[in-house]
Amino acid sequence: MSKQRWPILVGWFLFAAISMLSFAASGATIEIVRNGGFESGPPAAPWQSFTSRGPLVTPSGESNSGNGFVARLGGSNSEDDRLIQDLALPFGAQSATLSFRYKLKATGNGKAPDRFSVVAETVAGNIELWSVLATSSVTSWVTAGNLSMNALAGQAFRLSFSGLTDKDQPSTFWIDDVSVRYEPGQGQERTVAFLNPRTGCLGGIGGAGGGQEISISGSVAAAI
Ligand SMILES: [Ca+2]
Repeated sequence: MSKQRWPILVGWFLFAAISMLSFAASGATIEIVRNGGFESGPPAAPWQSFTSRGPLVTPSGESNSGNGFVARLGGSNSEDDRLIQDLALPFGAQSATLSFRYKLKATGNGKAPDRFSVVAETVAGNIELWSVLATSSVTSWVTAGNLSMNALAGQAFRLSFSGLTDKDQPSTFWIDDVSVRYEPGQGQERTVAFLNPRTGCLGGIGGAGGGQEISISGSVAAAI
């Protein structure tokens, strides 16, 4: 077989492969937080802790969670705690929501109430998803749910739980069962581009919706 013919064969392979492109959309809800319940114990990878005190992930006994390990922010004066996990939502993600369980022990406001917040840090800036001032205790575990993260579709971001206590009357904030879920959607269309070796032209296939899986199948024949 002459070497001059191999581009044509490769071209036919591309044609065959592209003709078998299949598009599949999953209706399932997808979880992207790992170790959301902190059940591996400290240091609870892939979570990362930044604190001037001991590990932020602790046994749940103190908080009466009854659920293995939890994360604890605050608890002493002048703390600046951050618990983070790096995440990404695909283009076209729909119904993306954050939820978590929490409990709060307030010991008084002092000059100003302590503050706990959840922020998505992006290259374009921070998006605050939730916050609370420790003006009074939340004595039973409650769920903060259905916090929309649709604005973060197509972005990588850092999910950050923060606790900032001042110089007196410290508050404690416990977290458990962190979850970010989404549904794959159609969203922004992406084009699959390829170079046709026969014509040298750039071709494209539109209509591959964001969040859809694209699979290419085929076989390669010996070209030389
Ligand atoms: Ca837990």
